[in-house]
This record gives sequence, structure tokens and C-alpha cells, in this order.
Amino acid sequence: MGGDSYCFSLPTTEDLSLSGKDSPHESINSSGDEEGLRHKLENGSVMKDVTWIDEAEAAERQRLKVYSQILRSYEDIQPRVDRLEEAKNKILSYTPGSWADKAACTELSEYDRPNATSLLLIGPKGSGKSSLVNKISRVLEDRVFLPGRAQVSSSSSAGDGTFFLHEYMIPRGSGSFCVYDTRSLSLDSSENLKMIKRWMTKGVRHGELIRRKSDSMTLKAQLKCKARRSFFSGQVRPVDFVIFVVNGLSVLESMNSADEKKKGYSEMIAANFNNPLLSFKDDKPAIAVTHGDLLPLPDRVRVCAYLGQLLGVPPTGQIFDIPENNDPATTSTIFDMLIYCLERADRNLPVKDLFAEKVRAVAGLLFWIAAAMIVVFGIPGLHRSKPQAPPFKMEWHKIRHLWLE
Ligand SMILES: Nc1nc2c(ncn2[C@@H]2O[C@H](COP(=O)(O)OP(=O)(O)OP(=O)(O)O)[C@@H](O)[C@H]2O)c(=O)[nH]1
Ligand SMILES: [Mg+2]
Repeated sequence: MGGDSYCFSLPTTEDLSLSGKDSPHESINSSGDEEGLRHKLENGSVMKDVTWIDEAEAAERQRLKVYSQILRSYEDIQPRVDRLEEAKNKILSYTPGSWADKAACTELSEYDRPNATSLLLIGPKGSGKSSLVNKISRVLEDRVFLPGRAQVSSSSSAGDGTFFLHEYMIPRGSGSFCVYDTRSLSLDSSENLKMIKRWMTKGVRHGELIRRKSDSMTLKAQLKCKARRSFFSGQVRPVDFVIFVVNGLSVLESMNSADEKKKGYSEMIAANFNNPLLSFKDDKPAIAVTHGDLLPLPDRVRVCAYLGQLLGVPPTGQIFDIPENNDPATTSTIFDMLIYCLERADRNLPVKDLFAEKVRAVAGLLFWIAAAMIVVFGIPGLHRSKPQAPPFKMEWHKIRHLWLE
């Protein structure tokens, strides 16, 4: 998990046709390809290309191995379902820094721990960020039949969607971690760079309106109107980890399409995902794939394999397929994603700058000593005595007449 990157050609639809081949291992082990290869080698017809054949064969094996791993992650549901309560309790007992790696720092107190760990949701328009907030709340707050907390957009009109940063404490009322719902990525990459830089370097604040130069006049007027009643929590939080949300359906379309606009979806994901500001040391964001409920399983597997290759992350373990389903497998995937993010947030916590802390402590001490001295001795010069009258001097010659007369 984390760090490794995979390079292989994508499985074709036939490869992924589950009815056609039950197990990818069969296709590796089925002697057809190997027989052909051995035959060619024995004939000497491709002796010059032996190295190339070995590489191609290795790539094919790698490709099918990855496919098999992804498929297995969907099939091995039972052990995950069995530990649902355990995973839920683990998340509910989380406190910021409690999962930090003690080996890196002798004392937990040496980490600069936030009051609440913030996970930032980021992704293209309509990718399902607000819906993901509701899915997370639903599984941790047992709110299956209650309305979602975040406003989901039902149309793709320009005025719909999330425009204000919104903090959701998970679960509601707790203070351990929160997810931040954000405005979607723009089609203008320079606006994304600016927006990401601001969030990742200056932090995020509940209620903040995200404006863009490219917004139409109508949208600007609408947002101004909405912002009138907006409120700020006042607390700016640093971002502790990022969840990149993508629409699996749009990814599939961009994979299959020759249409530049559709292909642009994947390019946009890759460009923003690889922004180094979104990574924490070597840890790249987690990826949440939505809309899987609208796709057959082979296509979901293809999407995960494709994203793994496109973004240079392992397709199992860092890519989380979270469809709009209320089943134990989806709940388990949401828990896995949260555990993944909170663990990475904690292990990347900054260590306190002890020197700066000492300097601050000494400066504070000096301040209080100075304050105490002022109270005791007063501010020098503040109570300076008024100019005094010159000392009285008797002028005897002027009153001499008093005793001479
Ligand atoms: N079928 C299905 N629909 C989904 C899923 N996730 C989101 N949607 C739908 O996609 C649409 C957009 O979802 P939102 O959650 O508002 O997306 P968003 O990323 O917050 O959108 P913006 O705030 O505009 O950026 C809504 O109609 C959702 O119901 C999913 O996993 N499956
Ligand atoms: Mg939204």
C-alpha cells in the first residue's frame, strides 16, 4: 500500500468479461499463449526478439495479476463484513495524533497535533463530493433513513453545486475529525493551482465562499446574494489529508472515447492529482470512485486499474470504490478509506519546532518580568516630578529698613 506504481497495458473488455473467464489465473496458466510462445522460440523464428517477448510476457502477467488483485478485493467481502464493527469502533475512538508513528518521535507530545484532523474532499464538478459526505455520515452516525447533511446537486446548471467550504464533524458533534466539502475543480488549470495553493498552505475555513474570475456575471450575482447570509466559524484549519473524488462513469467514458472533451476528464484528474501540494511527503491523496452502482463489475475493475496506472498508485488499497449503495461492502470500503486517511494524516503530522517554542517561552518570561517591574517600580519617566520652584532665598537688603527705622 502506498508508494508503488504499476505499469501495464489495460485489460481489454474480453479480459474483464467475468462470464468468459472466471479466473484471471486461468488465462495466465492456460497453456495457449505459452504454447505459442514456446513454439515460436523452438522454431527460432523470433530468437532475435527473445528479450522483447520476455518483457511482453512479463507485462501481460503483471497486467492480469493486478486485474486479479482488484477482482479479489471485490470478491473477498466476508472477512471485511465480519470486522465492520471493529473498524467502526476504531474510527469512533480516533483522536488527532493517536495513530501517529511513535517510532519517529519519542513522545506523542512532540507532534504538533490539530484540535481536529481535517480531510479535504477535492474533485471535478458533480463527482460526488457532497454525496460522499452523506455516505460517510450515514455509516458512522447510523443515519440510513435520515436526509443527508450535505447539499447534493441534482442538475449540472451553473448555479448548482457547492460554492462555500463546509466543515462536517464526523460523527456530528464530535471533535476528532472533520471532512471539508469544497467547490469543484475548475476547467481552468490556473484557477485550480491558485485554489489548491490557498487551501493547502493557508488552511480552510468553514463558510468561506470560493469565487473565481471565470464565474459568469449571473453566477457572481447569485453567489453574492447567497454569501449575504453566510457565516464563518472563525477557525482556520490546516488540511491534514486529501481525498480525491472522481466519477467512475466519466472515467470510463474518457478511457473509451476519442472525443477530446471526454478524454479531458482523465487529463484534468491526473494534472490536479499530481499537484505536489496535495501530497504529504510521499503520501498521495486517497481516491474515492463514485457512481460504481451504474457500472457492471468488469467496468469498475477496469476503472480502478486505469486510475492506478494513470495516477501511479496501487489500484487496491489507495483507490476506494464507493457507489451509492447501502450494503456492507460499501460500508466497509468507506471505513477502509477513513482509516487509510487518518493513519496518513497522523503519520505526517509536523513535529513541534522545539527551538521556536523555547524562544517563545523565554520571550514570554521576559515579558512577565518586565510587566512585574513596571507594576512595582512604575514606568521610568511616567511619574517624573513637576519642575519645582527655586528654593526660597531671603533678600535681607530689601527688608533691612524694618529694623533700621
Ligand atoms: N448513481 C450515483 N449517483 C451519484 C453518486 N455520487 C453522486 N451521485 C449523484 O451525482 C450528482 C452530483 O453529486 P454531488 O454529490 O452533488 O457532487 P459534487 O461533487 O458535490 O458536485 P459539486 O458540488 O457541483 O462539485 C447528484 O445527482 C448525486 O446524486 C453515486 O455514487 N452513484
Ligand atoms: Mg458538492
